[in-house]
Amino acid sequence: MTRVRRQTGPGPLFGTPPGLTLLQGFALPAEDALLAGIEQVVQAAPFRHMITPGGFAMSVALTNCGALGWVSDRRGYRYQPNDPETGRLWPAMPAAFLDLAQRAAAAGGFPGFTPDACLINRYTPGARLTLHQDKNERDFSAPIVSVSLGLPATFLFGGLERTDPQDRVALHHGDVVVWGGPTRLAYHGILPLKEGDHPRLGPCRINMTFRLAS
Ligand SMILES: O=C(O)CCC(=O)C(=O)O
Repeated sequence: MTRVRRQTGPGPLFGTPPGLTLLQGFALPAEDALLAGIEQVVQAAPFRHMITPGGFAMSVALTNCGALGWVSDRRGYRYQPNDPETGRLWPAMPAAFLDLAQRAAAAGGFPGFTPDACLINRYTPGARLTLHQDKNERDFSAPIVSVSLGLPATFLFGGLERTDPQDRVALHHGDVVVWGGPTRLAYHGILPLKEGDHPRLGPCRINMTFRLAS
């Protein structure tokens, strides 16, 4: 299932770095259920641009489902069970989301993964996620499963230090990446999204990131 895609011709090398499993098209069979699930989550907890601790609005809009949701504000980054906009619990994680995350984790070498948090990121052209580590979770033994839908994006995957060199991984609609173990705290990010129009999602990319937060 894991295949390496390399760019031909000049420009940066696109490949699959060690410690990252790229499952190309893994989510495609579940596409309809995923899109319906996202719609359902967004009705209860709409996308919003959260504020970073430094006071800037994130270019990526986000929402959550599952027992815990990732939030950012002037007080910092954290997980919490309720949506700060409404005070209500985050919507439950749709069964199709959990099933996909568990199968992808197992395919990536992490059987028995039971995420309790699904962060849903929405990128429009120009939106980006700067290099960061996912370290607000309690237990780093669980992997991260990240699903891409909509417009293609370039994923940066580096090392345990911010200054380590990064590989570039081209992510397309339906691709899933899984990382964990020695690379669980690898720095990663998304380059600014290029303009485009996806047949299912229009001018946007949706990412779903599954984690065990508690
Ligand atoms: O959008 C992506 O593919 C990556 C998302 C991510 O890195 C995050 O939510 O921490």
